Amino acid sequence: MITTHLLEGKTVIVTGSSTGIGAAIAIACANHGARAVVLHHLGESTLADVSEVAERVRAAGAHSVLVEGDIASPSTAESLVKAAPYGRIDVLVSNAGICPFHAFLDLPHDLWRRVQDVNLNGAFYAVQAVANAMAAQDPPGGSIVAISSISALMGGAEQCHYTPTKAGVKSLMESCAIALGHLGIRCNSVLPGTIETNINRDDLADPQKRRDMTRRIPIGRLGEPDDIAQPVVFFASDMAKYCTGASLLVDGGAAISLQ
Ligand code: RM4
Repeated sequence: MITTHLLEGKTVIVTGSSTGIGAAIAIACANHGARAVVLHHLGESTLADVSEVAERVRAAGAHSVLVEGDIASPSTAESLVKAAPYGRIDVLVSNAGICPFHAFLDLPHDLWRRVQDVNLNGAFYAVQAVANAMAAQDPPGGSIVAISSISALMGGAEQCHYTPTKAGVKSLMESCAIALGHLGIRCNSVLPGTIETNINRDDLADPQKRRDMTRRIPIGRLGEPDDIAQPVVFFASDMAKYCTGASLLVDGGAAISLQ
C-alpha cells in the first residue's frame, strides 16, 4: 500500500466506486491524503460493496460520502456535486462503465444504447456537472481523470458496443482540456489494459483466453485494480500540474507486443 500526502486536503469524487478499479482509486486517494472521497455507486445492489470501500476510505483518514444513482441519468451527476463536503471539488474520477461482452451480429439495440448511455453519456454528465462546479469555486480549478481503456485504441470482437465509448471518453478529455484549460481545470485519461475485475471475470474464466491475453503482456501478468489507481492519483495530483489532454496507457506493455 502506497501512502503519501499527494492529495492532502483535497475532495475527490469517484464514479462507479463500489468494486474493481473505482474502489481501488477511492482507497488510493484516501491513502494519498484526500480529505474527503465521494463514492458513487448504482444502488441497493452495490451498497454492501461500497460500504466496505467507505470503511477503508475512513480507515485511511478521509471523510466518505455515499451517493447512489444511475450514472446514465444527469440527475446523478447533480447529486454528486451537491454531496461534495467542504464546499469544494478538487478531483473527479469518471470511472463508471460496463462491458457486457456480446457478439456483434445479434447485438440487441437496447444493449448498444445502454452501454453508450452508461460509459459515454454518463461520463459527459459527470464531467460537465463537476466542471461547472470547479469553474464556479474560488479559486476555480481542479483535475478530471477519465478511465478510458486500451479498447480506445484497439477493438474486441465481443466489444463492438464498448470500444467506441472508450475512444469517446479519451476524446472527450482531449476536447475538455482545451475548453476548460483557462479555468485551471485539467482533463486527462488513463487507458487500462486487461485488469481482472467483475467486468471481465466471466470472460477471463476461459483458460485459453486467459493464457492468450497474459502471453502478450511483457510484464507477464494481467493487471490489478491498484495498478490503475496509482497513475490516476498522479493525474489527480499537482505532480501532473502541466498535464492536460494527455492519455496514459497502463497495460503492462500489451499494446506494443505482438508475441
Ligand atoms: C478492456 C480490455 C480488456 C477487457 C475489458 C472489459 O478495455 O478490452 O481485455 O477485459 O475491457
